[in-house]
Amino acid sequence: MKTLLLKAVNASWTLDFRPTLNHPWLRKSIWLGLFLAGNLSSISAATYYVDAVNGNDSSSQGTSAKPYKTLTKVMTVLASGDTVLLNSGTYATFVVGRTNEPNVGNRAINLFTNWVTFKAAPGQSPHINQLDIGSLNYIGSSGNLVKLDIGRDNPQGNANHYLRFESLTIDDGVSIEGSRYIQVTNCTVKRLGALNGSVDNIENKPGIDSQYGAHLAFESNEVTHASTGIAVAGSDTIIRNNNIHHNSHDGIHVLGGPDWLIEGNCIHDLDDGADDWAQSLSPGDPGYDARRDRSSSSYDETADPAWDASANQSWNRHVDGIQIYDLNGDGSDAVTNLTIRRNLFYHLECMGMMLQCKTDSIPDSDLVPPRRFTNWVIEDNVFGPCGSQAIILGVDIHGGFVLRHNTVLHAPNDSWTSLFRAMPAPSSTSYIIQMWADTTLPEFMGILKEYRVYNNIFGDAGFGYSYTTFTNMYGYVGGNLFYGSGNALGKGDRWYTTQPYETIPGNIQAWLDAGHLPGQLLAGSAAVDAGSMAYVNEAPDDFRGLPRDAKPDIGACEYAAPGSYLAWVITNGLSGSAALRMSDPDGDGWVNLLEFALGSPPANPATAPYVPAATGTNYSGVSSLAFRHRLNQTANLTWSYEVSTNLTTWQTTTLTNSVLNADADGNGRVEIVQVLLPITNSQPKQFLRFGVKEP
Ligand SMILES: [Ca+2]
Ligand SMILES: [Ca+2]
Ligand SMILES: [Ca+2]
Ligand SMILES: [Ca+2]
Repeated sequence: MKTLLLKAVNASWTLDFRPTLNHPWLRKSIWLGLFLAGNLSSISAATYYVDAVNGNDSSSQGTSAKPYKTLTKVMTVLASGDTVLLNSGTYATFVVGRTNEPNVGNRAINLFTNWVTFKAAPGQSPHINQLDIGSLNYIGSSGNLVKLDIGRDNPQGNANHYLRFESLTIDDGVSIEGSRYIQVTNCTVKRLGALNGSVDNIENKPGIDSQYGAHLAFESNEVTHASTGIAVAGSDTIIRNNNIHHNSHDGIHVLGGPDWLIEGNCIHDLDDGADDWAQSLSPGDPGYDARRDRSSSSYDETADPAWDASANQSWNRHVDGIQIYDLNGDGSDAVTNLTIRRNLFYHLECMGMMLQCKTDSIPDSDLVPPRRFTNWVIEDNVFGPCGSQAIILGVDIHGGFVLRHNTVLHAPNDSWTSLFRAMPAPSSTSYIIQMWADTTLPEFMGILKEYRVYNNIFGDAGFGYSYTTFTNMYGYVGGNLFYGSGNALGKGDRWYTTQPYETIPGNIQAWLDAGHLPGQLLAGSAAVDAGSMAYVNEAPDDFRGLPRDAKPDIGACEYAAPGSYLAWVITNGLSGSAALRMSDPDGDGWVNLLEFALGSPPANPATAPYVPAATGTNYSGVSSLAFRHRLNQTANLTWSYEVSTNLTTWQTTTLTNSVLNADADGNGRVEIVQVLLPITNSQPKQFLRFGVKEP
């Protein structure tokens, strides 16, 4: 419940109505300050032009009229804060930040202290063959290269580079080694050549690959026609809002290090063309056939319809949306402080997420203090159809594991075409989460001890054996909803045989293209307002980044009931922090919840037509304070009025409003109402305020 009580009005008629914490005059002052700061920074930053077709490195100055030809040349003149604009053309592989260049010597080089940006000139579409950034000094390097401590035990990078790449097409991938401060934003990233048929093609053609760097951000890129989309081992990594699709290996590899945010990515249509379904089944699983299990002594390739004896399929891989494992395979590259949220997964050969690390979680004895997989949050993700489990949780996580508000979509009629072949409808395992860790064994004591698994929508049968591993003994479990036909599960969870969200009738891609929100709850769904209230303040936003109401729904998407604040937020195009009830994105001093109540525009600071007004009046012979304000008739809110004589203590009144104008805006949604507060000689000065409350 949110109650907002604001706006005292003074009945002594010396009206001092203050609608604002943010007076217009103050706003102007702040604005002026920002303007001056912007001018100062622009004095020191230079802009250079390069043109791969018409530029000239020897006779030009890097101006718009006389651009340089190569990125290597422009690097020699750049200073921190500069910008390089690229005209159309194809640029050679850009090698930058090397430590073993002859003119640098064997040391890490810090390039800049502030961001240097390479981006497309307006209206231009430059291509770069490859970005090859940073040191070559990673674990295993030898010879003339300096072996710097950027390695597995604490990946922090070895040089500050401060390079940002925007709006470019990178034809053959991005490789980063040991760099600190790299951003790739709004780029199209691909790889050249074949993507399967060999281990090299599958393993060594990621779109973006970064090893042992720090402070990296990859945002709003399209990563396609690669093997793995984005693969990183490092420290402080943001992978956000990327569209990763039509590749031959996993969407994202998380390979070790602390501090991760993987948010808002769409990961879909990934397949290597070779079916490894048999490898995803274990003895005892429904449909398991040892003759098709390549790890079984009974394996018989002639019984495996996917096996092509004429081809060497040793390169075949599981292809998953997100794969997490430690690069060294011994627990030393522990992934800590990891948040995976608001991602959409569908059309994957195997799993949505494959979380596969050393299962005994006992790190190398030489690591002091020991590193363990710690503090993971997986929330507000939507898992569409894939070839195998939505999530395989084959990892032991100490010190916090949260799995909440995820939605698994039921889409039995889906099918799709990968880069290589037509893919069948999703298997029933597409709707389950499988867990390997066994908390009952003595050596696993403490594993997943501090977990919370709540308010998820899971799907269909085959779930129980893994789900039973979660008990409230080691953490919190509750408020999950299972779409299917099983039995009661206890723990506050339940089966639900009516689909809680909008039905996907056929292919999910066509359905998404038609503008549907995946996991959109239906009116009256058992998921609406039914989530556990435990830890309610820790998950305030949904799959879209929009604010949940006071009664969280189960799953990733909060239901926007007609007349709700959330429906109003969506209608007005607010998102992120601007959508919060107490935010004021237009800076008019009216927080969103008040604009919702008054029917004023949240993205328009014009307040004059909307400000409540107080005047004195003589009403039926009684001197009164007349308080008038707009009222959004379609808002599902409760209004109240309170009075005070001292602005300190307030009392709820029985005052009700009456309608002065039934249609203030001509759209039938907002009326103007008036409240009358009688003024007597014994009470010559009173104050009146209103409050609004969501249901
Ligand atoms: Ca495969
Ligand atoms: Ca709700
Ligand atoms: Ca506002
Ligand atoms: Ca406004």
